[in-house]
Amino acid sequence: MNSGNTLQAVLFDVDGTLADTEQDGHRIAFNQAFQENDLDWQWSIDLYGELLQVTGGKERIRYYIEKYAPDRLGKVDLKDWIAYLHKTKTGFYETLMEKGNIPLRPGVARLIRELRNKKITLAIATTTTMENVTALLKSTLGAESIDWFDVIGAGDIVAKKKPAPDIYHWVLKELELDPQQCIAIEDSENGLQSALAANLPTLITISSYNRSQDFTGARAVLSDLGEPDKPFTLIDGKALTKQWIDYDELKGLLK
Ligand code: XBP
Ligand code: MG
Repeated sequence: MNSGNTLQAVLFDVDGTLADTEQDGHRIAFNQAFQENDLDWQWSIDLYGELLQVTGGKERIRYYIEKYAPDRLGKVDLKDWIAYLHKTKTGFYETLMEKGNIPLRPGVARLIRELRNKKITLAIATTTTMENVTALLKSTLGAESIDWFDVIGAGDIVAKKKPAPDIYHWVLKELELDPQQCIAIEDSENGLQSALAANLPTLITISSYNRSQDFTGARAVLSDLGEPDKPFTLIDGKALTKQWIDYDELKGLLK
């Protein structure tokens, strides 16, 4: 393991952190997959807020069936059927991303550019699939941006999704870094719990579905990463020098 303890890597969550993908991305794609399969399931904006407590699309569909469509529980090959529905959903999500209607959140592109210039390692730790990460990066930063991330931990690569620490453990192992040399950027309580359980200092940029969650333990809780001409709002935690997050501010958060 590398012994230095300055900032070496930034680990980004995807959904809600890089972009606000849930309401107008994933939710729509789930509904399209249900319609395609003649299911009268409609995940409204409100209902989806409840379903988001369960991370992972397949896990979310199963939770929905258990609670709202229990008649399907007896279905032969239920697991395979859920996986099939989810695969269909991923296809719709990729098509939605190709349209390019979901932008990156404030400050994300600027920070990634700066970190690359400073040769700070970039990584991703997400619950969503690799296909979805690729689709979002392609439509926002361009296809070449996928290679900017040294490690991408996504979807079923680990057995237990967030809030379990498994995905962060996996990414840290691939990076061969100690958690104290890194910072995680997350938007949800499940994501924060996952990062903290892996001993990672964590910055929260709250996303639209997660405004009233518990972010105890985060180094700072911000409205977003901010831009020099569009400052973030500090909601909780360590006072910062600037009103936009850059390399120096991330380093300061580690202390
Ligand atoms: C977000 C999730 C994902 C997405 C849907 O996690 O929980 O399940 O909602 O994507 P994160 P999939 O913020 O950690 O990226 O359907 O591909 O799971
Ligand atoms: Mg998230």
